[in-house]
Amino acid sequence: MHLKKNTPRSLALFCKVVDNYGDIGICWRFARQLQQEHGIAVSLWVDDLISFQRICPQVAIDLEQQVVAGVLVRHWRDQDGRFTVVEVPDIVIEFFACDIPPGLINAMAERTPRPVWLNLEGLTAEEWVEGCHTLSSPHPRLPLTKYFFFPGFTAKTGGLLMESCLQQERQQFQSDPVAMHAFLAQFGLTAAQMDSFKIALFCYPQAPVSALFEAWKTGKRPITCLVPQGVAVEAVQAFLGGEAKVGASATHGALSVHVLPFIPQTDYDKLLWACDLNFVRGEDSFVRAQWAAKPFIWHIYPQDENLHHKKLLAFLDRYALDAEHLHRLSCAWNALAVESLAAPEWTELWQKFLQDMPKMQAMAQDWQQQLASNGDMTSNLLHFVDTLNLGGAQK
Ligand code: TRH
Repeated sequence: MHLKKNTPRSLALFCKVVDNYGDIGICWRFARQLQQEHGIAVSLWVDDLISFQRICPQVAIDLEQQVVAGVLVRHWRDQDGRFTVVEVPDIVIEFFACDIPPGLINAMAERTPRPVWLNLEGLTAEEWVEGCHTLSSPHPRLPLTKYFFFPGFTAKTGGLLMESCLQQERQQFQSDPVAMHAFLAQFGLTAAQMDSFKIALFCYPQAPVSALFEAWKTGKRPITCLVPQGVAVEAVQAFLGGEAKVGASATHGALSVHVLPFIPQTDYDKLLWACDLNFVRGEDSFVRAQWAAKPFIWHIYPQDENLHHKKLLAFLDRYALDAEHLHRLSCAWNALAVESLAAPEWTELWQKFLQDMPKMQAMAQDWQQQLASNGDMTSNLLHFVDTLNLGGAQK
């Protein structure tokens, strides 16, 4: 690929794993795209290699540094690291306001030209994001400026992470029944289960999974639910009547549940593409479900004082304005009471939701196209970096 004269060539991305897999999931996806599609030399600093290994089995948990898929992965152990000016890359990104080492900040201030310093924020559909996207924050002491970059759902935000070949790969996979069957067969699905209504389930432990299982059991339509190991463990064990280990499965009434291995991130998309409905959570699987162009239900990451409910509603206002039953099921799934839903009656909720599937399928396709028209986050971010460099902001 031909790189423009001003195209930056090196970048350090700092990731603190706060919880679960989303932090490293996003950073790993972003780092790979920067390297593979934009030819940038990326160092990914991450403080938790064990979580990283869960989504990327090639990662060795005992190495200080290693190259994985062309990205230099560095174990970020503490804040005491010393950095020389020549070690400072063209771009420094802290994910989700993690504090980068003070030694690096000092070296950044001494470098000419100064690196572009960005804080990559978490995703929310709330309107205020448009006003804060790309805002600058001068360092109180040093000649450095940090910029805030917000992913988002509109053209006035940074957009969402999307690899350039993603839609083509999805369409190819979905139009190839042999590939789809081979993918599902590895999890032990029978031919009948492959033809049933397939649901991938990924949620936080407090999700009302048992209530929904009851509704699925008693329905007319056979359902196959695919649950990665470690997800909804209590409800899955209660359903199986035994340990929720990889390969375990059971059928009660119309519902079959299969426990899958936790899939490497590069294959997780295929699971979403192969299912008719996806339950996702957090940030990264939530975004992938949108690119899958299939109906989905989001379990949002819980926050203090129910802040997450505001975020959920902000998203539903954009995504599900015309889909009443999707709205209601999403609220019930997230324990968010809406006026007409004091005590959720799951079977009724589910049946109404199911009747809306054709409409929701069309909606998911339209939404995916709308999001794609905002461009992909990585390209948008690099374009922003170019505008700063061209404007001489980093001298
Ligand atoms: O794991 P999550 O709940 O992650 C996060 C974190 O909790 C984080 O602190 C918080 O800020 C954020 O949510 C909102 O959910 P998420 O974001 O969907 O990340 C899961 C990652 O794991 C994603 O990259 C997909 C991947 N994954 C696999 O690779 N294989 C699997 O089998 C599954 C189920 C997921």
